[in-house]
Amino acid sequence: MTYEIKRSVCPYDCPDACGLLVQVQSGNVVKVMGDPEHPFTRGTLCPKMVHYEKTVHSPLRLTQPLLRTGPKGTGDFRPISWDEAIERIAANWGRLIGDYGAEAILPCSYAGTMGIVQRNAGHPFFYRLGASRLERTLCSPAKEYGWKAVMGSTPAPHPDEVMAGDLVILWGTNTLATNIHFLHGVREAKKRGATVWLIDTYETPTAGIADRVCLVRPGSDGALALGIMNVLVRDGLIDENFISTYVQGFEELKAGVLPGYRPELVSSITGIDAGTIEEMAHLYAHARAPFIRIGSGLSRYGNGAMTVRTITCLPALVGAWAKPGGGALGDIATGSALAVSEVTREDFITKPTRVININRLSQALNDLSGTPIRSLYVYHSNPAAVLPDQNKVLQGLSREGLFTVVHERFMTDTARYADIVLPATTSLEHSDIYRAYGHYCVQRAYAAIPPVGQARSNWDVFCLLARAMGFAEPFFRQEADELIDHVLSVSKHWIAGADFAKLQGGRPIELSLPPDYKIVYKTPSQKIEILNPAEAEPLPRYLEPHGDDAPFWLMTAPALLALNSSFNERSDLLGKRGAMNLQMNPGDAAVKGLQDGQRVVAFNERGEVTFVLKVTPQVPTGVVVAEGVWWSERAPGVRTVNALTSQRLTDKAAGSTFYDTKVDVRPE
Ligand SMILES: Nc1nc2c(c(=O)[nH]1)N[C@H]1C(S)=C(S)[C@@H](COP(=O)(O)OP(=O)(O)OC[C@H]3O[C@@H](n4cnc5c(=O)[nH]c(N)nc54)[C@H](O)[C@@H]3O)O[C@H]1N2
Ligand SMILES: Nc1nc2c(c(=O)[nH]1)N[C@H]1C(S)=C(S)[C@@H](COP(=O)(O)OP(=O)(O)OC[C@H]3O[C@@H](n4cnc5c(=O)[nH]c(N)nc54)[C@H](O)[C@@H]3O)O[C@H]1N2
Ligand code: SF4
Ligand SMILES: [Mo]
Repeated sequence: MTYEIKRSVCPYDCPDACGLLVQVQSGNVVKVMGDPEHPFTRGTLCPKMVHYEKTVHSPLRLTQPLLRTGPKGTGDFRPISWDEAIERIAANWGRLIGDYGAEAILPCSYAGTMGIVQRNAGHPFFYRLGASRLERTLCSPAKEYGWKAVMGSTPAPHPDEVMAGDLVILWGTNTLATNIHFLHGVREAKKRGATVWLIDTYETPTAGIADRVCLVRPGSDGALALGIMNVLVRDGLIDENFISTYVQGFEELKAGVLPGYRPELVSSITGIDAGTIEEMAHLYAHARAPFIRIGSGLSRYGNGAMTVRTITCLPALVGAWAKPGGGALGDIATGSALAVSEVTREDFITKPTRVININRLSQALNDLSGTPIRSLYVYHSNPAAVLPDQNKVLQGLSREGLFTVVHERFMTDTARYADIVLPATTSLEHSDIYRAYGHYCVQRAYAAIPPVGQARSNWDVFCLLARAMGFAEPFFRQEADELIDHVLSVSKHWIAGADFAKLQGGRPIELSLPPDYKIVYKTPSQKIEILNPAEAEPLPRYLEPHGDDAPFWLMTAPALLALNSSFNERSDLLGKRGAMNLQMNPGDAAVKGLQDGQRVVAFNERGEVTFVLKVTPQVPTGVVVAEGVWWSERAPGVRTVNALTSQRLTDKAAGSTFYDTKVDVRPE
């Protein structure tokens, strides 16, 4: 049989945004490979995506619209036609708008697909409708805030810069799971003699490639960074030339902040002994080009923005930015390269409507005062599983007066609560344009196969809804590819220019960086702002996380073989993942009288979750680890990890605080 190879991009919320080669035979995907021509991902894929065809052609795919026939949450539905589904939605919304106004309707979307058209397809529709708006700060806005407080809009280092580093610090990132292609550069650096440290709260799978693993008490990394700075200054290890030319506020930090962070005190906050902190400071200062990869884990705490801000100051003290291979990489921001506003169309907002923070969605759903939310439209997100405070979210989704529509590829925990379920395409069935947050490539993807069953893309469904709601704008009458053509034709603002015409045909292009970008600082002072006068706290300091009154910190870390709640459809991966575990140190297990393999309940004031206990020395005492966000049908009990996490927000940028959670554990 003949087959074709088509280019595409991995659509998932992962910094790598891999280039794919898709083998298509008779309209079906038979094989998915990495694209060797992709400048960053270089032809390899993670274990989740090497069999993407098993997701695309999964027997669990939703293939037709469904109407609820049983109580909410039970998953009892009957098939209906697309025409009926759209008519029912439009009729319901028409009534709600007439009775209560369009603010009674709320969209909920997040990061099921990262292409700029399909991801944002609902924005123009809901702005035009006048619906309530969603503040999408679930992932790592505090990390972005902390970085910007110091570096402004200075571009992050190119990820391959790490190859020239001689000390690589993986700080709060389980790189092997979440950013696997970055490890190519780390391994290159190691071949050239670099040392690798991992700073985490437990020994993640990434510990295997680290020369040194440093386990900190959760939420205390800001104090560790300040302790290292204290020693750098005390022992005369700073780069005075770099500081005097490129840094604002060093003297104020030295005089007003650092004396409070002697290694002994920092040791009591972080759990790392004073001698180790001194040694880390000396090794950091004596490295020729130290490179820090800042993960998002440590930003998901009540002090998350300040923690990232503090770590971001470190390279400046030793002048690491001036050296090839030196610096710090948080996330890569190439948003400004593409005219995303041509998709989101904020100009369709005629009157600003209320804004609801996604972390507090359940509050909005459960609040019956004022103008309650009476309809929720969920697309490319699984809020019943991924949002904090799951019991409250499920309570909200169970409300009889809430008309819920879920546009999904699978019968997720959220879809079970829908009144109407709409089947969604996978990325290989629709077109889009992708940028990445872990490298500087941009790539266009064309649909590789026709939609499976009656699935429709986000863009196509919003065009149908726009017509049903009587929107006359020609904007809603174009194909996704036409919109992509338009976006590319008006995208011209990348710092060093970019030739987007080269994207036609589906090959990736890499946005280039000016040669001096690591020492030209895009801040108001044009310096690295250790002191930022625009901040309520102009200088960094250690803030405590929220914490709870319970004995164990709960790390709700990413799973190697899943991505948030995606990939729960894949029996091949589930088989390798084993049961939904709670990892615990042998000492803690002995004190609690718990055995490896037994069912246990982790609990706190917000909820209870049943896990299978895995006793392991890779987790320190006082910490327990639950990797992955599972579908409840895959869980040993009725709830999954987010029944334990809280709606509390980060210090800045209203982000999630998933890791800032404590629990107790008992036998089931
Ligand atoms: N396989 C896989 N890949 C993924 C994802 C996934 O779920 N699975 N998720 C995707 C998404 S949405 C994102 S945002 C990125 C996430 O990528 P990042 O957030 O950059 O990195 P993670 O690996 O999630 O970082 C979490 C790590 O932080 C650690 N950590 C938690 N608290 C602390 C702390 O206080 N201090 C320190 N030093 N470490 C701490 C956790 O133990 C964990 O190892 O990855 C993406 N890629
Ligand atoms: N406890 C805990 N909770 C977490 C995290 C954690 O580390 N721990 N991570 C958090 C982070 S960083 C993030 S980013 C969020 C992610 O939260 P979400 O964005 O909700 O991500 P997923 O769980 O991957 O769910 C995405 C859903 O979109 C569907 N989908 C995929 N493509 C399409 C499409 O084209 N159209 C439509 N309509 N649907 C599609 C998928 O089938 C999937 O069910 O979760 C957060 N929640
Ligand atoms: S999930 Fe990440 S590493 Fe895996 S294929 Fe997609 S972009 Fe690449
Ligand atoms: Mo995320």
